Amino acid sequence: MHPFHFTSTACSFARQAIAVIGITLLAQTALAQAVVVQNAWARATVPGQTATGVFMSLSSPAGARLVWASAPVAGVAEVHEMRLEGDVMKMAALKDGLELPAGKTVELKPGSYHLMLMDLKAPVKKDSDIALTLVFVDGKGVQSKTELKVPVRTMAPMDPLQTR
Ligand SMILES: [Cu+2]
Repeated sequence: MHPFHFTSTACSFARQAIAVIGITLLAQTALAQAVVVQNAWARATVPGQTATGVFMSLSSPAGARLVWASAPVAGVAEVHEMRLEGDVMKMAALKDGLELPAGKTVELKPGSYHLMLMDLKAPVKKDSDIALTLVFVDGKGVQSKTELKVPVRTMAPMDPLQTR
């Protein structure tokens, strides 16, 4: 047995662990303002359809606003909400963008908020990907841009983390 040797190995492991933690904290600080996009998907179109919806979960640690979207496949992309007016569900563009309260996850999903892609230049085909650009503004008015590849599906993916 070489107890001293063992101790010195353990010590060098500990130093490595501290170095790794230090790097992780730096990375998190640098990304603290970034909006996290999860579970994004676009709905496949049927022949003749010229508009479709894109859905995702957005969360901003410090609070932000989704103010603009664009996709090469679409002439126009808008942030929409669905709401009940009388007995009729209507959708409308959010002219001030979509508020992302700090630390809360905002769901863009069928029947609720969504990105609307209009004037489609090509069919949005199942099992393909579409490129999408999102622009956010934080509480200080600083803009950030996120480029995404969004998978195309015919229906919402099952989310094992979602209980209902
Ligand atoms: Cu819409």
